[in-house]
Amino acid sequence: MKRVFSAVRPSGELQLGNYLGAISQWVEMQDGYDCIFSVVDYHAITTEYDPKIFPQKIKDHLLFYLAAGIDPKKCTLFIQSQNPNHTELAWLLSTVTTVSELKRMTQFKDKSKKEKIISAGLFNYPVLMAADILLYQTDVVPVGEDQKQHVEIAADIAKRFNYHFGEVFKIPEVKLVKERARIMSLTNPMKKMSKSGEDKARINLSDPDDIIIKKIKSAVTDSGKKIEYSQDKPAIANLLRIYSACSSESIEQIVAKFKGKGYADFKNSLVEVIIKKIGPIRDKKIVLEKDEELYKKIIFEGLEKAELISRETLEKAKRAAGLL
Ligand code: AQP
Repeated sequence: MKRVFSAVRPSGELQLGNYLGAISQWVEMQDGYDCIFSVVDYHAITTEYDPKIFPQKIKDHLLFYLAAGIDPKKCTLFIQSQNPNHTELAWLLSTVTTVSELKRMTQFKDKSKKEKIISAGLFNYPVLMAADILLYQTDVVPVGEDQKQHVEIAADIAKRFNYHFGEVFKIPEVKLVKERARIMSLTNPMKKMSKSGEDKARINLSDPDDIIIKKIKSAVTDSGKKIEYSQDKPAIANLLRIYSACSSESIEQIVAKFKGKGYADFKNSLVEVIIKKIGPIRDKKIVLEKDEELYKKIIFEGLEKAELISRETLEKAKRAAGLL
Protein backbone atom coordinates (compact mmCIF):
# COMPACT_ATOMS: atom_id res chain seq x y z
CA MET A 1 0.00 0.00 0.00
CA LYS A 2 1.35 3.43 -0.90
CA ARG A 3 2.12 5.76 1.97
CA VAL A 4 0.71 9.27 2.37
CA PHE A 5 2.03 11.99 4.67
CA SER A 6 0.38 15.37 5.11
CA ALA A 7 0.00 17.97 7.83
CA VAL A 8 -1.28 21.39 8.79
CA ARG A 9 0.49 23.92 11.00
CA PRO A 10 -1.61 25.17 13.94
CA SER A 11 -0.93 28.80 13.12
CA GLY A 12 -4.48 30.10 13.46
CA GLU A 13 -8.04 29.07 12.73
CA LEU A 14 -8.42 26.15 10.33
CA GLN A 15 -10.14 27.58 7.27
CA LEU A 16 -12.11 26.37 4.28
CA GLY A 17 -8.96 26.34 2.06
CA ASN A 18 -7.20 23.98 4.47
CA TYR A 19 -10.23 21.73 4.39
CA LEU A 20 -10.81 21.74 0.62
CA GLY A 21 -7.13 21.80 -0.36
CA ALA A 22 -5.87 19.27 2.14
CA ILE A 23 -8.03 17.66 4.84
CA SER A 24 -10.95 16.63 2.58
CA GLN A 25 -8.44 14.86 0.34
CA TRP A 26 -7.00 13.05 3.33
CA VAL A 27 -10.45 11.72 4.17
CA GLU A 28 -10.84 10.39 0.62
CA MET A 29 -7.39 8.80 0.67
CA GLN A 30 -7.53 7.02 4.03
CA ASP A 31 -9.10 3.85 2.63
CA GLY A 32 -6.69 3.36 -0.26
CA TYR A 33 -3.41 4.42 1.35
CA ASP A 34 -1.36 3.96 4.49
CA CYS A 35 -1.91 7.50 5.83
CA ILE A 36 0.10 9.49 8.36
CA PHE A 37 -1.27 12.91 9.32
CA SER A 38 0.29 15.37 11.72
CA VAL A 39 -0.27 18.68 13.43
CA VAL A 40 3.06 20.36 12.67
CA ASP A 41 3.48 22.66 15.66
CA TYR A 42 7.22 23.27 15.10
CA HIS A 43 6.31 24.87 11.77
CA ALA A 44 3.75 27.13 13.43
CA ILE A 45 6.32 28.69 15.76
CA THR A 46 8.38 30.00 12.80
CA THR A 47 5.94 32.93 12.60
CA GLU A 48 4.52 35.05 15.42
CA TYR A 49 2.26 33.05 17.76
CA ASP A 50 0.82 33.14 21.26
CA PRO A 51 2.33 30.41 23.50
CA LYS A 52 -0.54 30.76 26.00
CA ILE A 53 -3.22 29.57 23.60
CA PHE A 54 -0.92 27.35 21.52
CA PRO A 55 -1.69 24.01 23.27
CA GLN A 56 -5.40 24.61 22.60
CA LYS A 57 -4.72 25.44 18.94
CA ILE A 58 -2.80 22.17 18.50
CA LYS A 59 -5.62 20.22 20.09
CA ASP A 60 -8.27 22.03 18.02
CA HIS A 61 -6.49 21.09 14.81
CA LEU A 62 -6.35 17.42 15.68
CA LEU A 63 -9.99 17.38 16.76
CA PHE A 64 -10.97 19.03 13.49
CA TYR A 65 -9.15 16.24 11.61
CA LEU A 66 -11.31 13.73 13.47
CA ALA A 67 -14.50 15.76 13.01
CA ALA A 68 -13.81 16.01 9.27
CA GLY A 69 -13.76 12.22 9.07
CA ILE A 70 -10.17 11.13 9.67
CA ASP A 71 -10.36 7.75 11.37
CA PRO A 72 -7.54 7.03 13.86
CA LYS A 73 -8.09 3.30 13.33
CA LYS A 74 -7.11 3.69 9.68
CA CYS A 75 -4.49 6.45 9.97
CA THR A 76 -1.57 7.46 12.16
CA LEU A 77 -2.19 10.82 13.84
CA PHE A 78 0.42 12.63 15.91
CA ILE A 79 1.86 15.96 17.01
CA GLN A 80 5.14 16.76 15.27
CA SER A 81 7.12 18.19 18.22
CA GLN A 82 6.49 15.02 20.24
CA ASN A 83 8.59 13.03 17.78
CA PRO A 84 12.20 14.28 18.00
CA ASN A 85 13.19 12.31 14.90
CA HIS A 86 11.82 15.19 12.80
CA THR A 87 14.26 17.81 14.07
CA GLU A 88 17.14 15.35 14.06
CA LEU A 89 16.65 14.41 10.42
CA ALA A 90 16.10 18.07 9.52
CA TRP A 91 19.63 18.85 10.71
CA LEU A 92 21.07 16.09 8.55
CA LEU A 93 19.07 17.25 5.53
CA SER A 94 20.10 20.87 6.04
CA THR A 95 23.66 19.83 5.21
CA VAL A 96 22.59 18.83 1.68
CA THR A 97 20.29 21.83 1.15
CA THR A 98 21.62 25.03 -0.36
CA VAL A 99 20.91 28.54 0.87
CA SER A 100 20.13 29.61 -2.71
CA GLU A 101 17.35 27.05 -3.14
CA LEU A 102 15.81 28.05 0.20
CA LYS A 103 15.92 31.71 -0.89
CA ARG A 104 13.80 30.81 -3.90
CA MET A 105 10.88 29.55 -1.81
CA THR A 106 7.82 31.69 -2.54
CA GLN A 107 6.33 31.10 0.87
CA PHE A 108 9.50 32.33 2.60
CA LYS A 109 9.45 35.47 0.48
CA ASP A 110 5.74 36.08 1.24
CA LYS A 111 5.86 35.29 4.93
CA SER A 112 9.08 37.20 5.61
CA LYS A 113 7.40 40.38 4.30
CA LYS A 114 4.75 40.08 7.01
CA GLU A 115 6.93 39.15 10.00
CA LYS A 116 8.60 41.65 12.36
CA ILE A 117 11.52 39.26 12.81
CA ILE A 118 12.59 36.90 10.03
CA SER A 119 13.86 33.87 11.91
CA ALA A 120 16.29 31.22 10.73
CA GLY A 121 13.46 28.81 11.57
CA LEU A 122 11.23 30.39 8.93
CA PHE A 123 14.06 30.18 6.40
CA ASN A 124 14.69 26.51 7.24
CA TYR A 125 10.99 25.59 7.24
CA PRO A 126 11.26 23.62 3.95
CA VAL A 127 14.08 21.48 5.40
CA LEU A 128 11.96 20.49 8.40
CA MET A 129 9.06 19.83 6.05
CA ALA A 130 11.34 17.62 3.93
CA ALA A 131 12.20 15.69 7.11
CA ASP A 132 8.49 15.35 7.96
CA ILE A 133 7.84 13.77 4.58
CA LEU A 134 11.01 11.71 4.05
CA LEU A 135 11.05 10.13 7.53
CA TYR A 136 7.99 8.05 6.59
CA GLN A 137 9.23 6.91 3.14
CA THR A 138 6.24 8.78 1.76
CA ASP A 139 4.94 8.10 -1.75
CA VAL A 140 2.30 10.83 -1.99
CA VAL A 141 1.81 14.22 -0.32
CA PRO A 142 -1.69 15.69 -0.77
CA VAL A 143 -1.49 19.49 -0.44
CA GLY A 144 -2.93 22.72 -1.79
CA GLU A 145 -1.13 24.55 -4.61
CA ASP A 146 0.78 26.83 -2.18
CA GLN A 147 2.70 23.90 -0.70
CA LYS A 148 3.64 22.30 -4.03
CA GLN A 149 7.03 24.01 -4.12
CA HIS A 150 7.85 22.66 -0.65
CA VAL A 151 7.09 19.07 -1.70
CA GLU A 152 9.24 19.57 -4.79
CA ILE A 153 12.20 20.78 -2.72
CA ALA A 154 11.71 17.78 -0.39
CA ALA A 155 12.04 15.52 -3.46
CA ASP A 156 15.19 17.39 -4.58
CA ILE A 157 16.74 17.08 -1.12
CA ALA A 158 15.94 13.35 -1.05
CA LYS A 159 17.53 12.81 -4.47
CA ARG A 160 20.64 14.72 -3.44
CA PHE A 161 21.00 12.80 -0.18
CA ASN A 162 20.53 9.49 -2.02
CA TYR A 163 23.09 10.55 -4.63
CA HIS A 164 25.73 11.34 -2.00
CA PHE A 165 25.07 8.61 0.54
CA GLY A 166 23.15 5.81 -1.19
CA GLU A 167 19.45 4.95 -1.49
CA VAL A 168 17.86 5.99 1.79
CA PHE A 169 14.74 7.96 0.93
CA LYS A 170 11.77 7.34 -1.30
CA ILE A 171 11.12 10.27 -3.66
CA PRO A 172 7.72 11.79 -2.78
CA GLU A 173 5.15 13.03 -5.26
CA VAL A 174 2.72 15.88 -4.78
CA LYS A 175 -1.04 15.39 -5.23
CA LEU A 176 -3.23 18.41 -5.97
CA VAL A 177 -6.94 18.60 -6.64
CA LYS A 178 -7.29 21.15 -9.43
CA GLU A 179 -10.46 23.08 -8.58
CA ARG A 180 -9.84 23.04 -4.88
CA ALA A 181 -6.09 23.48 -4.94
CA ARG A 182 -6.11 27.23 -4.35
CA ILE A 183 -9.01 28.86 -2.53
CA MET A 184 -8.59 32.62 -2.47
CA SER A 185 -9.36 35.28 0.13
CA LEU A 186 -12.93 36.61 0.32
CA THR A 187 -11.67 40.18 0.51
CA ASN A 188 -8.89 39.97 -2.09
CA PRO A 189 -9.12 37.21 -4.72
CA MET A 190 -5.48 37.72 -5.67
CA LYS A 191 -4.39 36.46 -2.23
CA LYS A 192 -4.94 32.93 -0.97
CA MET A 193 -7.29 32.23 1.89
CA SER A 194 -5.14 31.76 5.03
CA LYS A 195 -5.46 30.80 8.67
CA SER A 196 -3.67 33.98 9.66
CA GLY A 197 -4.55 37.54 8.67
CA GLU A 198 -7.95 39.27 8.74
CA ASP A 199 -10.83 37.06 9.84
CA LYS A 200 -13.38 38.30 7.29
CA ALA A 201 -11.13 37.07 4.45
CA ARG A 202 -11.75 33.44 5.32
CA ILE A 203 -14.40 30.95 6.39
CA ASN A 204 -13.19 29.24 9.55
CA LEU A 205 -14.23 25.65 10.17
CA SER A 206 -15.42 26.90 13.57
CA ASP A 207 -17.60 29.74 12.20
CA PRO A 208 -21.27 29.61 13.22
CA ASP A 209 -23.84 29.79 10.40
CA ASP A 210 -24.63 33.48 10.91
CA ILE A 211 -20.96 34.41 10.54
CA ILE A 212 -20.65 32.32 7.37
CA ILE A 213 -23.69 34.15 5.95
CA LYS A 214 -22.19 37.53 6.86
CA LYS A 215 -18.78 36.73 5.37
CA ILE A 216 -20.16 35.42 2.07
CA LYS A 217 -22.60 38.33 1.75
CA SER A 218 -19.73 40.78 2.12
CA ALA A 219 -17.25 38.81 -0.05
CA VAL A 220 -15.95 40.97 -2.88
CA THR A 221 -17.34 40.38 -6.37
CA ASP A 222 -16.26 41.65 -9.79
CA SER A 223 -17.82 44.33 -11.98
CA GLY A 224 -20.80 43.19 -14.07
CA LYS A 225 -23.73 41.04 -13.04
CA LYS A 226 -23.20 37.69 -14.72
CA ILE A 227 -22.16 34.54 -12.90
CA GLU A 228 -19.37 33.37 -15.20
CA TYR A 229 -16.03 31.62 -14.81
CA SER A 230 -13.36 33.78 -16.33
CA GLN A 231 -9.79 34.87 -15.57
CA ASP A 232 -10.92 38.51 -15.76
CA LYS A 233 -13.34 37.85 -12.90
CA PRO A 234 -11.12 36.39 -10.17
CA ALA A 235 -13.54 37.05 -7.29
CA ILE A 236 -16.53 35.26 -8.82
CA ALA A 237 -14.24 32.52 -10.18
CA ASN A 238 -13.06 31.90 -6.63
CA LEU A 239 -16.63 31.75 -5.28
CA LEU A 240 -17.53 29.35 -8.11
CA ARG A 241 -14.60 27.10 -7.20
CA ILE A 242 -15.73 27.12 -3.56
CA TYR A 243 -19.29 26.32 -4.66
CA SER A 244 -18.09 23.48 -6.85
CA ALA A 245 -15.83 21.97 -4.19
CA CYS A 246 -18.57 22.14 -1.53
CA SER A 247 -21.42 20.86 -3.71
CA SER A 248 -19.53 18.45 -6.02
CA GLU A 249 -21.28 20.12 -8.98
CA SER A 250 -19.05 21.12 -11.89
CA ILE A 251 -18.36 24.81 -12.55
CA GLU A 252 -20.28 24.48 -15.88
CA GLN A 253 -23.34 23.09 -14.07
CA ILE A 254 -23.27 25.92 -11.54
CA VAL A 255 -22.84 28.60 -14.21
CA ALA A 256 -25.81 27.10 -16.13
CA LYS A 257 -27.90 27.01 -12.93
CA PHE A 258 -27.36 30.74 -12.31
CA LYS A 259 -27.80 31.90 -15.92
CA GLY A 260 -29.90 35.08 -15.85
CA LYS A 261 -29.64 35.33 -12.06
CA GLY A 262 -27.59 37.82 -10.05
CA TYR A 263 -24.92 37.75 -7.35
CA ALA A 264 -27.50 37.81 -4.52
CA ASP A 265 -29.12 34.53 -5.62
CA PHE A 266 -25.74 32.96 -6.21
CA LYS A 267 -24.42 34.01 -2.80
CA ASN A 268 -27.55 32.75 -1.00
CA SER A 269 -27.09 29.36 -2.58
CA LEU A 270 -23.33 29.41 -1.93
CA VAL A 271 -23.98 29.98 1.77
CA GLU A 272 -26.24 26.92 1.80
CA VAL A 273 -23.69 24.61 0.18
CA ILE A 274 -20.88 25.81 2.47
CA ILE A 275 -22.97 25.34 5.62
CA LYS A 276 -24.08 21.91 4.42
CA LYS A 277 -20.46 20.91 3.88
CA ILE A 278 -18.70 22.29 6.95
CA GLY A 279 -21.51 22.85 9.49
CA PRO A 280 -21.54 19.17 10.53
CA ILE A 281 -17.72 19.23 10.99
CA ARG A 282 -17.98 22.22 13.34
CA ASP A 283 -20.79 20.56 15.30
CA LYS A 284 -18.97 17.22 15.56
CA LYS A 285 -15.81 18.93 16.80
CA ILE A 286 -17.82 20.55 19.62
CA VAL A 287 -19.01 17.08 20.66
CA LEU A 288 -15.51 15.56 20.43
CA GLU A 289 -13.91 18.17 22.66
CA LYS A 290 -16.17 17.15 25.51
CA ASP A 291 -14.35 13.80 25.67
CA GLU A 292 -11.23 14.75 27.67
CA GLU A 293 -9.49 11.41 27.20
CA LEU A 294 -9.97 11.05 23.44
CA TYR A 295 -7.31 13.55 22.38
CA LYS A 296 -4.67 12.16 24.78
CA LYS A 297 -5.36 8.57 23.71
CA ILE A 298 -5.15 9.31 19.99
CA ILE A 299 -1.94 11.30 20.11
CA PHE A 300 -0.29 8.79 22.43
CA GLU A 301 -1.08 5.82 20.16
CA GLY A 302 -0.24 7.78 17.02
CA LEU A 303 3.09 8.92 18.39
CA GLU A 304 4.13 5.34 19.16
CA LYS A 305 3.49 4.30 15.55
CA ALA A 306 5.07 7.43 14.04
CA GLU A 307 8.16 7.18 16.21
CA LEU A 308 8.74 3.55 15.26
CA ILE A 309 8.49 4.11 11.50
CA SER A 310 10.54 7.31 11.55
CA ARG A 311 13.27 5.89 13.78
CA GLU A 312 14.01 3.22 11.19
CA THR A 313 14.51 5.85 8.46
CA LEU A 314 16.52 8.15 10.71
CA GLU A 315 18.91 5.34 11.64
CA LYS A 316 19.28 4.36 7.99
CA ALA A 317 20.10 7.96 7.09
CA LYS A 318 22.61 8.35 9.93
CA ARG A 319 24.29 5.08 9.00
CA ALA A 320 24.52 6.12 5.35
CA ALA A 321 25.98 9.49 6.34
CA GLY A 322 28.67 7.80 8.48
CA LEU A 323 27.20 8.77 11.83
CA LEU A 324 26.55 5.27 13.11
N1 AQP B 1 -6.27 28.78 0.38
C1 AQP B 1 -5.96 27.50 0.29
N2 AQP B 1 -6.48 26.75 -0.71
C2 AQP B 1 -6.20 25.43 -0.81
N3 AQP B 1 -5.38 24.79 0.06
C3 AQP B 1 -4.84 25.50 1.08
N4 AQP B 1 -4.03 25.18 2.09
C4 AQP B 1 -3.79 26.27 2.85
N5 AQP B 1 -4.45 27.31 2.35
C5 AQP B 1 -5.12 26.88 1.24
C6 AQP B 1 -3.50 23.85 2.31
O1 AQP B 1 -3.72 23.51 3.66
C7 AQP B 1 -2.63 22.71 4.11
C8 AQP B 1 -2.11 23.24 5.41
O2 AQP B 1 -1.33 24.34 5.24
P1 AQP B 1 -0.27 24.76 6.33
O3 AQP B 1 -0.92 25.09 7.59
O4 AQP B 1 0.80 23.77 6.47
O5 AQP B 1 0.36 26.02 5.71
P2 AQP B 1 -0.24 27.15 4.85
O6 AQP B 1 -0.33 26.70 3.45
O7 AQP B 1 0.64 28.33 5.13
O8 AQP B 1 -1.71 27.39 5.43
P3 AQP B 1 -2.44 28.73 5.71
O9 AQP B 1 -3.85 28.41 6.02
O10 AQP B 1 -2.18 29.73 4.65
O11 AQP B 1 -1.78 29.21 7.06
P4 AQP B 1 -0.92 30.47 7.41
O12 AQP B 1 -1.86 31.63 7.41
O13 AQP B 1 -0.39 30.18 8.75
O14 AQP B 1 0.15 30.60 6.40
C9 AQP B 1 -1.60 22.67 3.00
O15 AQP B 1 -1.75 21.48 2.29
C10 AQP B 1 -1.99 23.84 2.15
O16 AQP B 1 -1.61 23.68 0.81
